Amino acid sequence: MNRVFSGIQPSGVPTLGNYLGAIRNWVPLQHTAECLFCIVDMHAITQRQDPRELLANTREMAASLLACGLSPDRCVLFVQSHVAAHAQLAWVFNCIARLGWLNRMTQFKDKAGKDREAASTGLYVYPNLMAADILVYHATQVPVGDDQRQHLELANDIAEKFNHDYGVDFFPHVEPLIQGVAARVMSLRDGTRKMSKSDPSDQSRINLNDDSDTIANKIKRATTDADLLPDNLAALEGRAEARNLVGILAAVTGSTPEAVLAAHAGKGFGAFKPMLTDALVAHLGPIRAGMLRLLEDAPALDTALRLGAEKAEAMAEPILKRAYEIVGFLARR
Ligand code: AQP
Repeated sequence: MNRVFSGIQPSGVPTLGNYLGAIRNWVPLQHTAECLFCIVDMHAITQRQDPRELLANTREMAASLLACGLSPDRCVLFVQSHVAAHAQLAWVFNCIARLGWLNRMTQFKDKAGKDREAASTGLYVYPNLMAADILVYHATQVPVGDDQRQHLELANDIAEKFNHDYGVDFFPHVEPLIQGVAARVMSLRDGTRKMSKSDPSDQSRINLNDDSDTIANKIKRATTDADLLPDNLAALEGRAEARNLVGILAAVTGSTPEAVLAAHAGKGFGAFKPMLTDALVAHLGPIRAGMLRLLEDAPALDTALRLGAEKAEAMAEPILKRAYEIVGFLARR
């Protein structure tokens, strides 16, 4: 059976982008593969996090993943900082990855912005920790949004260099699983930027805990153009915001952008937006209700995360031990 690993940062409340690009695709995988899903708090602190908010966001993330349909009986759901093996293998990978490889990572460039000198070194070596997250379980399949493709290529470069340098065939090749018609959901304010939970503008995203009025308001204010919807996708070229809203409606109604256009060609956004709002409210309402219910019992959430961490630890431990032996670290006896 394939082993699947994926992570999500508790850097805010999960967005519709996280949901359609990642979480929603995780749910069916629990039934066909051995799955580990990780709340990657160590990745989150590569950018400044208020400690109280990080703590609250971590529980909120656990509640939303469970409300979206992950089951602790079917997958291993845990918090990254609870399993030390991630950081331990990441150090080894810091010594394998080359500076030139990291210099090419577009996420670092995006997140560091203009003042690269002021970015944390953690943000720079983030892809090495991500490689360790996956490879410490010998996971081979990684469901991610389109934006994470480059980091997975780097994980393979690290695995290959480790195997080559030490003359072993130890770390496996990892494959991205990029699924869904809305693999990349864009900001509601700017169709050229991806929807992000840490975007300073709350209006740029739908959060999984937004109530129906908030969703309606955000969709109403979403940037669009004055043109009518065409009857084919090619005609949406150059209309990033329109393309994004069409993609979102397709994703939440289990349709395709082509079918959405076929059904709504000739309509303006004044007519399209209320339909999109209704579809989003119908889809996200039960998830929000589930999250709120789960958050009422924080000790139960913490227990579920502890049990998940214990399972993950047991899976990682022999792989880390063998990696240390390969490197030549003296075993503690
Ligand atoms: N807009 C998006 N469309 C599709 N997929 C997305 N993902 C994130 N944004 C979109 C996917 O969600 C998973 C978890 O992402 P993450 O939390 O680890 O980090 P991220 O990609 O940096 O997500 P955010 O929301 O943009 O977080 P911040 O704002 O903290 O940087 C990944 O599989 C990602 O592809």
